[in-house]
Amino acid sequence: MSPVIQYEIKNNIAVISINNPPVNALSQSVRQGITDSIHRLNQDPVARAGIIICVGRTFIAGADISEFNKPPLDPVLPEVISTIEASNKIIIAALHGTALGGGFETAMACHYRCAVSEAKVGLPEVKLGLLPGASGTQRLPRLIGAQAAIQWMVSGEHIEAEEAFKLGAIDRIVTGDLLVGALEFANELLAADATPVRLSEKKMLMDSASEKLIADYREKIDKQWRGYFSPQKIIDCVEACLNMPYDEAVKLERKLFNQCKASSHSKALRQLFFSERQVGKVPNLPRDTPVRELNSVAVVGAGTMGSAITVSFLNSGYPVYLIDQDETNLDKGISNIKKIYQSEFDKGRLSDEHLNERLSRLTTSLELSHIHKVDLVIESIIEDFEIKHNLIQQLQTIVNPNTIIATNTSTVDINRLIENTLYPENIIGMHFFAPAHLMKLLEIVRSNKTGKDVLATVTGVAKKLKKIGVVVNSGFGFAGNRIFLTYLREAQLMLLQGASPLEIDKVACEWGFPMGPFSVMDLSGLDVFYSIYKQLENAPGKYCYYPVSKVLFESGHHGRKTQSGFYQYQDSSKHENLQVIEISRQMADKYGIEQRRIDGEEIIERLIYAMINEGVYVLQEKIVSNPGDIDVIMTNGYGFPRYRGGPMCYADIIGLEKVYQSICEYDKQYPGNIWSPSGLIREMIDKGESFYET
Ligand code: 3H9
Repeated sequence: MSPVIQYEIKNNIAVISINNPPVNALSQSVRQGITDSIHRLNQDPVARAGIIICVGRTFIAGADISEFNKPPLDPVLPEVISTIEASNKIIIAALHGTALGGGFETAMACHYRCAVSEAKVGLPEVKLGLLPGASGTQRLPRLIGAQAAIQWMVSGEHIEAEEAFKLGAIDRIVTGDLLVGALEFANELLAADATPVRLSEKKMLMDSASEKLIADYREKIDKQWRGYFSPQKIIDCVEACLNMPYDEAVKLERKLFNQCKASSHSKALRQLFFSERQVGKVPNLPRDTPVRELNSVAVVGAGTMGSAITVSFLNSGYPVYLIDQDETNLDKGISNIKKIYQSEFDKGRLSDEHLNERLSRLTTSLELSHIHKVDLVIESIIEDFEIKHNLIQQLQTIVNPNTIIATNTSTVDINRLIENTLYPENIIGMHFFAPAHLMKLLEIVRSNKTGKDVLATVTGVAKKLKKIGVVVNSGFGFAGNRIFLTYLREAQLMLLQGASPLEIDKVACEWGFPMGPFSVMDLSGLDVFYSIYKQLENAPGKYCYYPVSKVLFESGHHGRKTQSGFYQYQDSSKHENLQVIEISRQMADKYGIEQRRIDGEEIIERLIYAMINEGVYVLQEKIVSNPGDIDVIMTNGYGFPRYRGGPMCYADIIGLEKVYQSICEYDKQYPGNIWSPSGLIREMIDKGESFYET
């Protein structure tokens, strides 16, 4: 018997327990162990029924994702599942934790299912660019009906056990000890002469209502999962479930699963899955690093960002002081916070009681001196080095010597901000993304002097805020903005070369970004970019690519907030701003740039390869510790399509040699070293390396 499986008889019932930490994933040894146990159960004269249960924090959380890049090893999961279902003796799945993907498919192959009420179930494969490939697409519609099954599979959501019970996906909710409850359930079934319920034997039927359901979902999915490969394949499988015999439909499911698994989309999403877990393990920051006590927080600066950061902390249970030395700004901030909560309330996501409780923890003031006792201060004022530096110096004379001071700067090098401060070890960057109460990403920026305990405390805060905290080293723009600015640079260079904002944005959106670069600049505000570009004025060769946005800003076109920027805005509609084309023409003349037609292929290649090249520099300069940090940042904070994995993963997919050759070509065409390739990429190619193991 496999060491990860235990077979034990309790009151004439075989208890098959799986112990494969951390999440009991279905690795080869687990699959083999389950198969052997089912055979043993069927030959065991003592055992009258079997229970599949798991040790540790959860029931099986799915197939072992790390095995998907390797050739499959026998027994493959669909075979294991058929073996379970074919058992002549009743098998019951006993669920706790999260029974997901192949885990829930295993449970559906069992003849009955019980669960504790805290358990969750689901088929989240879509989030990995896959479909449930061990007959889940065939069994779930038989269990809960086609409509609910499609909804579960295309949302990938985890469903509460009680909800699953109501739909018939779970037969019994157990209170108290799961194994005791499962044994009782087994005995009741045996006493009632219950027979194995085999879902594969249930007949399904395609009728006109199902046809409409399928057609509606196909349309819905096109919007919800724009660009993704696997969601439509899930619908194909459900369609097959309704109009094909089970065995044929399962074959189709297998074929489509293998297509999904081999797709670049799934490889990218699987890589991101592991990278998003890797970022929590910060190099040189042991898990037992002491943390500082953190009971209260202050946010200085009540602008859009400051007020949304305040909401984020209020939502996570902290008492928060919101400070602004300008009364009008403070009032606007308070009203912004109320607006955010009102909208949550209107959508039914927040009760009256919770709303009031959150607001009761908010204190506002015009005086910095009121925050002398707080444990963490986040400055969120104007993006100007001098003003931020002065504020940080002032704050350190007000607060305790061990208060953490975080700056929400998006570009300023923290190593410069700590100069001439009293306690540089207390200073750290917390770069939030707009809207700060909703966006998952938090770039945590450490300076050369940030204390380890400060870093450990802030990574803990990120978790409490339910954000993905990625620790990076400091430097202009850190990792995210530095990379994203090269994308915006290239967009603006192409504008000078004759492409319009509309053309460039369209190509970026078709490639998978939710918004094109010019729409992003208009949304964030050209004033924001003006202050960023000012910091680049001394960087030779770079500034000349931003003149259009400079002219627009200086003539009062600040983007959406002034109804005019790269586009004109009227009510909720957006139109081309013809002035932009004219300004671009004039600027191209001024800088001697020839205008021409640029095709979509060149547009997207330049936008993405510029990010890849900068990403390699960011790696080479050790701003981040591995490529996954960059990909997690760009997909969670900048709209880089998840199914393309982030710039570094995408470079692997295209092939480093090809990317490098194109970068060298652009380097020949454009002055100012903007395209000069990093040494690291050449070195990697020479060594036959890629960013990720394949
Ligand atoms: C599938 O089942 C396909 C089938 O339909 C068909 C097959 C033919 N594999 O997230 P955490 C690791 S596709 C391997 O930090 P949490 C994870 O990397 C699969 N490893 O914990 C981490 O490792 P480390 C469908 C896995 O408590 C550790 O476990 N299933 C897997 O926040 C802890 O993870 C899914 O998509 C796995 N399947 O959340 C579920 N899962 O400690 C994917 C986790 O070295 N998993 N690990 O960093 C999850 O959603 C969450 O991990 C879960 C726990 C909710 C289970």
